[in-house]
Amino acid sequence: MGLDIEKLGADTIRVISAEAIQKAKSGHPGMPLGCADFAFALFNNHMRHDPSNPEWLGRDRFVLSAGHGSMLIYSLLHLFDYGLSMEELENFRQWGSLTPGHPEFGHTTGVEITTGPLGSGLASAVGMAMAAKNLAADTGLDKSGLFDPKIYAIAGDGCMMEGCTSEAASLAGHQKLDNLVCFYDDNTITIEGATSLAFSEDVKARFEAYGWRVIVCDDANDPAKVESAISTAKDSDGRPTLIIGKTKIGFGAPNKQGKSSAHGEPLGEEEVEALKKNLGWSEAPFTVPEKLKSALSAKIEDLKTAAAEWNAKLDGFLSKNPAAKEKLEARMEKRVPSDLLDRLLAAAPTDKPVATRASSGAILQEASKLVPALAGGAADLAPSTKTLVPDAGHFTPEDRAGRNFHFGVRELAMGLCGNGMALFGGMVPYTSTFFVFSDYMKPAIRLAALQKTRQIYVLTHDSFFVGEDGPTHEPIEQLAMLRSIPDMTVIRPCDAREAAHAWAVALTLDGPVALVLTRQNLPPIPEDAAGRIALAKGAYILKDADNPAAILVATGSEVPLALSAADILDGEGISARVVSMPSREIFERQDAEYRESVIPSKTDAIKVSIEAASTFGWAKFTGTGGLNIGLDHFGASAPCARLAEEYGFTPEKVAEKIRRALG
Ligand SMILES: Cc1ncc(C[n+]2csc(CCOP(=O)(O)OP(=O)(O)O)c2C)c(N)n1
Ligand SMILES: [Mg+2]
Repeated sequence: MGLDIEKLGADTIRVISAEAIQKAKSGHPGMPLGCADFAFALFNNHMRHDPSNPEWLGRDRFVLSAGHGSMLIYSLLHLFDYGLSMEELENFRQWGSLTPGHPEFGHTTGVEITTGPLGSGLASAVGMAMAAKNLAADTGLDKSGLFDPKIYAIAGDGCMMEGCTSEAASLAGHQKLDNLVCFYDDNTITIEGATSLAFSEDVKARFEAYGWRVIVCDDANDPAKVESAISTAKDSDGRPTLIIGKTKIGFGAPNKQGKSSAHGEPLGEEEVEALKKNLGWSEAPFTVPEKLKSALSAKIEDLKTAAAEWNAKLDGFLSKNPAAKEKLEARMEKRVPSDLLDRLLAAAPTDKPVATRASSGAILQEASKLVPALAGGAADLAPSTKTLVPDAGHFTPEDRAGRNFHFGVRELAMGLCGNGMALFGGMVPYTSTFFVFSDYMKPAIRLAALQKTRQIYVLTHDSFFVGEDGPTHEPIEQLAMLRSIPDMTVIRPCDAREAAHAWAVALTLDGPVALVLTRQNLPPIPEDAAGRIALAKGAYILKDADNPAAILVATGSEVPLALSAADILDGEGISARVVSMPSREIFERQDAEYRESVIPSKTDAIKVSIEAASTFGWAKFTGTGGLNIGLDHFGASAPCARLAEEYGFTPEKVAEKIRRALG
């Protein structure tokens, strides 16, 4: 088999990567040089993609889990004409360039996912693989014989060491995700030196134990061996596939290959020259050889033709299967009905005290019917977080159409899978656990916010009111943690109606939303106040007073508490306004006029925040002279009524604090 083009393509990636990193005086050359053979062969010979239509429905996905090797993907996107110019490559890592240090989804066309935190890409690839299977089966596209996208990932030693990889790989094996192919860049080098410093497990045995097929490629810098490994991997045997590729970090750089010094710094001018000499390179800097250019332009045309043929076949299938067409469109558009809010409100139990987790559960049943793209699950807590949708089936190897996902006790992998599901398309994922364990999901939530994916976190048992389980299970600082993430939206509804509003917002907002919900029952807000709910504005006046002496701002379970405290104060001639603020972030997105109308900046009234959590950040709303009622220490194990007494979360104690603050 003549593999001249493969060799030339890989060498071009090597040289351009080395040159760009040298010019930037910053970057990671070792990985692109070592993985160039695999990556080029994949793009050139195996992956279904259409550079003229980067969002082509039938495409396979490429995930660079070892995101520090970003010059690898930028080189590929340039070579395959994804619109990334050589000038952009020359501006690697510079302000305003399309070639940032690590690949960023939404920034560079052709980058399917933001990577950099090691392991996160591979774990999200598992989510993509599940989403692909689910979309195919739920729409009926699986019967077309056309739609079975593969997810290809490249992971390094660092990815292999990270715990999220173990969680996600275990899930992938269990789910028999045979559409997932991961290339492990087994170069036995990380930053500090040889992997033997800290890593001696048998990766092959480990992945086989997870239920993966493992293919060992004993020299993944040999194009023929790489070609054969990918060909085998593409041919499903019913399991996810790991190709363990023995590579040399910095392959081709004569004095640096195989050494940790090739990992994360420019090779140096001399070594770049030595690399070129070693590869027999004679082009000017940042130049793609003509021979490769013409081979690739023919290849790109072929890819376009293949995609067009596929599209025509798909159209034929869809015209004969209108239900599949309808479902596919609804899912891809993440369609919601125009009367979404009304229908969710109709499903909300408003006639008696209920926990917001329970209201959310009832609302979710309706949302699941109304929004075909909505699918998700919990990390083994669905009975508690009320996230099971009995009518929606269970996603298993036998039933890929099920929209209930069982992530097992793997919060981080669940979060990262959620990102992959959202990024794959056709899915608005929800993921769920106890609020306190959102700590285990934090890295995934941060990446979701960074990528602005539409997805929903259902986080229940949201305060010390959890009670008997004690401080390990009682969130304190988690609200502050989530609120501190840029582009994150946190909603803590106070009753079933607000919960319905919260779901309606979450299902339509382009960015992740956390729904923070109670374990304990809460009374519905008074019937006459229901019409005033303005959750879409983040905060609103629930109960007003003329010339209030105090403005009480509360969230979630503390809203009824604030109303009761206000009643006590009213009885004493101290008038109080009560503001329900389910979402600080949404409120902050409103114009100044609205914000002033709810919480005036200049007022004689004392501003009081009431929230059963850390007071961190509340002074922004209450001012330095304000009163922040919260909990700035860990909780304790006891019945929640006793904790409320001890921690001052009773109407009398709240009223007393306000009375004292007013002097
Ligand atoms: C979660 C996380 N921890 C640490 C880092 C910093 N980091 C970047 S690359 C790297 C070493 C990766 O080694 P490997 O995956 O073997 O890459 P190679 O050196 O072979 O290119 C580390 C620790 C990171 N990017 N993400
Ligand atoms: Mg390595």
